[in-house]
Amino acid sequence: KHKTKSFNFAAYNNLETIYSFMDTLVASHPNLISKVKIGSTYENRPMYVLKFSTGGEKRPAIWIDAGIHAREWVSHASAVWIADRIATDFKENRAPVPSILSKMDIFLMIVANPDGYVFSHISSRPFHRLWRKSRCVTSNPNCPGVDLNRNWDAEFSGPGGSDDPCREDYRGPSAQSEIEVKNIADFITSHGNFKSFMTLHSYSQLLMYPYAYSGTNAPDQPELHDVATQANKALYSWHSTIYKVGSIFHTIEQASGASVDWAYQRGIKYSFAFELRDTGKYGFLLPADQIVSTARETWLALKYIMQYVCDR
Ligand code: ING
Ligand code: ZN
Repeated sequence: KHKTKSFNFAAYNNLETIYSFMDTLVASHPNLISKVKIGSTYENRPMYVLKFSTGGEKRPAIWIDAGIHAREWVSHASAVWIADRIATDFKENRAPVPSILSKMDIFLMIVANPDGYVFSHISSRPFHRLWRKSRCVTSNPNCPGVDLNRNWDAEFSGPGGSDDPCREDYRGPSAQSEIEVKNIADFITSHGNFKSFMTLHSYSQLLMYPYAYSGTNAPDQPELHDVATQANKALYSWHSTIYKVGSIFHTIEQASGASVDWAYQRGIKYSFAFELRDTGKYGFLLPADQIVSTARETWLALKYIMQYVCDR
């Protein structure tokens, strides 16, 4: 019946397969889902966002992205599973998805860094699997790529980011110099009604909120901490996976030019960053048989946050 039933959610699919999954999902839920092209990458690949909406004009909205870092494959794979789950829960009238979607839209970007993702799949060169950045040419011909989570207009060029193109955390020449970041930032800005911004990374099992650039508490720190703590309880309830909760600065390290800080500073109060499984045993090479359980527990946290935001 459903073409998506034959899709393998327990596998790390390549860009082409993920893009055709999106088309299949849209085709089987035409009244709920549409595919929005927000621009193209440096290597001219399309960048797509799945829009889940039951109607209305610029309803309050939730943003979720995955894969801004190429090698963090469980983030893309979880986002694929979550896209399918939102569609199924809506179709089967399973709470709270229908009520959330009666008031809000959800925008889900499964592959925020398509060029890097394609590069990380070139299996004839095993080294590629651990690629993090984009694939643009930089000032150093030997060192392509910008860290797309250091290029945002949020304390750009502060500590926790590098001006050396050969580094993994190279921030790029200027804020939002990278087309991928600019496309996402322009889309969110021109929409103008996002209430929540969530970004999926791996690994470390962390549920974090701003700031990344500073150890100073964000003005909404107590509330964000409380929401993250409750979301974490929901996540834990599935497989007892242990996550830590806190600001990015205090749980990982200082980072400038990060997307969550940008979103928060633009007034998107409920901004969170997830580091999915695991804690380092497999790291970026998480076995594919953990995809569905990772996605399932993450979904519980996302759902809690979406419901909370919807009730405000
Ligand atoms: N970690 C993130 C990174 O960009 C992070 C940590 C998340 C920093 C959100 C700032 C904001 O370095 C990984 N694994 O990419
Ligand atoms: Zn990352």
